[in-house]
Amino acid sequence: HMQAWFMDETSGEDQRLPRHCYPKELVSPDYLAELGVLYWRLNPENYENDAELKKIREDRGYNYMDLLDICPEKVADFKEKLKNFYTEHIHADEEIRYCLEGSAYFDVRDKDDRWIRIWIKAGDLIILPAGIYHRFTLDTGDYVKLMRLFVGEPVWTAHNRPQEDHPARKEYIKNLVTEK
Ligand code: KMT
Ligand code: NI
Repeated sequence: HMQAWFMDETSGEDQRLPRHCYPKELVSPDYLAELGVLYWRLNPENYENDAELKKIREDRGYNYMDLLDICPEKVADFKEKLKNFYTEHIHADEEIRYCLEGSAYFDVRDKDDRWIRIWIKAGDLIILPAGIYHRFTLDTGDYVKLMRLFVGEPVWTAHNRPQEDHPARKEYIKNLVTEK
């Protein structure tokens, strides 16, 4: 499964570095599921013809799809874009990303507002729920090819933190089971 860990937030290191705590504190898929983060491992070589992907898309209504290459050479205003991606935000809808090549980090906030770093690699399909605070960065490989999925006409609008009054945020908090 995907590797995920609590981040060391005290060091002002490069955002592309893993930033493990010392000692390392790994995060289980079950804990991610409690936060509403879902995950599948698929065959990235077969994405155009994959019955499993097709089923997920049908079950969840993901009729929109596009592909995105993210690296310094291919993205206009690369620095600005990456800065925006790494600014903590929410969306009114799920964020669905399928990694086809390369790798990258999604950071999500847990129930206690700690950062969890999720390392996605080729074959990882991840769904972040609407209303979860998150951010994104490339790792030191500096390259990722992502499939973006969406229900209907895509809306990519990022609402930067704080968003405690946003309906998607309120709904997310309401559904979060906080007892441990
Ligand atoms: C977003 O909302 O686009 C992100 O969180 C960045 C990851 S996908 C390029
Ligand atoms: Ni986002």
